[in-house]
Amino acid sequence: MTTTLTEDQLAIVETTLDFTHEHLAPHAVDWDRDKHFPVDVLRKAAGLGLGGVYVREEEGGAGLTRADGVLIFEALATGCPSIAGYLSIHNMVGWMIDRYGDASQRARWLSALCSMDALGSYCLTEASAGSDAAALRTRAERDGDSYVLTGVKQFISGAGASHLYIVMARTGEDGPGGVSAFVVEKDDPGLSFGANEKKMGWNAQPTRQVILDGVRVPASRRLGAEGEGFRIAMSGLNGGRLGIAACSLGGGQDALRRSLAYLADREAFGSPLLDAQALQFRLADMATELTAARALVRQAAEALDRGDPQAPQLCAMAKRFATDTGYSVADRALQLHGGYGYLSEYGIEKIVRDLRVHQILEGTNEIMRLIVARGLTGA
Ligand code: FAD
Ligand code: 2MC
Repeated sequence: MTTTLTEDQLAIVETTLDFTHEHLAPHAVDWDRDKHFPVDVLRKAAGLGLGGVYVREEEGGAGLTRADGVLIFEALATGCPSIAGYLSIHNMVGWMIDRYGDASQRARWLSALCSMDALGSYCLTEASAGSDAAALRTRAERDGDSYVLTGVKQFISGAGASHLYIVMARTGEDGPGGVSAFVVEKDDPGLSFGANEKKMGWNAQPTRQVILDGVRVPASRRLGAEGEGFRIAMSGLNGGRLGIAACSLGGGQDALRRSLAYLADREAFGSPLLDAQALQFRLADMATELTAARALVRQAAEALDRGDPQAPQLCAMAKRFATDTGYSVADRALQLHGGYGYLSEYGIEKIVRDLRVHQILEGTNEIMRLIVARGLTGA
């Protein structure tokens, strides 16, 4: 399935898979059970350039494209979708600072993000503003040379462990035009975190509220102009959605691989289950659907790389299609494992649980349809 990749891309996939096999896959079930966020392993990944995938090389990043990035996140997710998902978010943060930060902001934050000495989180969602993100109520009041941020962000991946938080907050009128983006640092007075949420999946990374109680930051922490924050947030999500889509491909691919091995090994009615054509056809459908989803993800990534005006719609299509496909493939893989698929030690039920949330976060799949439909109807 890698015939259209360049030599460089093949090398990226091979290196990332080696890392995944050595450092992620053997531990993924334990991290899930123990709710352990392996920051030491993330820093090892950063040693390969995975902490600043899209950050330009002169700022300490790997300077790779979205088309490269989706290969990386797919490969990582074959070992652990939860860690791959967090890395995708961290890289969204790095890209936003590189893309929208001024020289001094880039100098202040990018090198630490690339080495993952500093972890990043993205804070858009609030309790009463999820899909309708432009309804957010966190305020950033200008006070001389600083802003004072007050509000609560909900469901923030990496929160508590992260050092840098891109926070979308209201500086102006209602709606998207009144939103600005800020970088809040972990030690800023007034910043605190909620409890680590108990979740169905993505247990190898924390999800917490980010509570801003009069957090005063200098105006130099604002990313981009006042009122530009919503567009900055959305443009970050275009790439983020591709990362999540790629993580679903990786999880689905690993579930398919495990199913092939399991059915070859498992005998029933006098022969390996893999001899049953009904089951072979199921595997064939799983492989076909993953390949179709991969092609769409790649097409969307290339569109984003070349700045195609249709890229946001293509990213939404890819996120919707790949995350639905990945989940459905993983669920069928569980069925193919019979009762063993339901036991945690086989690792399949973890993939199902991890991939389920990809249909919800970074914009639900209903919102992906809304974005595609608006593109079709011009609304
Ligand atoms: P709602 O917006 O309340 O939606 C409820 C249901 O209604 C959904 O099915 C939705 O699709 C549907 N719906 C809503 N509006 C429409 C419509 N117009 N048409 C059709 N259907 C509609 N957010 C961050 O900012 N940063 C993070 O790091 C982050 N990490 C997350 C990690 C996890 C584990 C989870 C679960 C969430 C995370 N989120 C994060 C939040 C996530 O992006 C939101 O949960 C998501 O955008 C949906 O918002 P909501 O939960 O408020 O659902
Ligand atoms: N790319 C670039 N710009 C975009 C964009 C995109 N994908 N989507 C919107 N914009 C721009 C848009 O062009 C407009 O700009 P301008 O003012 O110049 O015309 C501006 O943003 C406002 O957009 P809309 O008028 O479309 O805003 P609206 O409020 O109607 O709807 C919607 C926006 C529903 C698409 C947006 O709220 C959305 O994506 N909701 C889902 C929220 C979401 O994805 N949350 C994810 C949180 S992060 C997460 O879950 C993690 C795990 C990290």
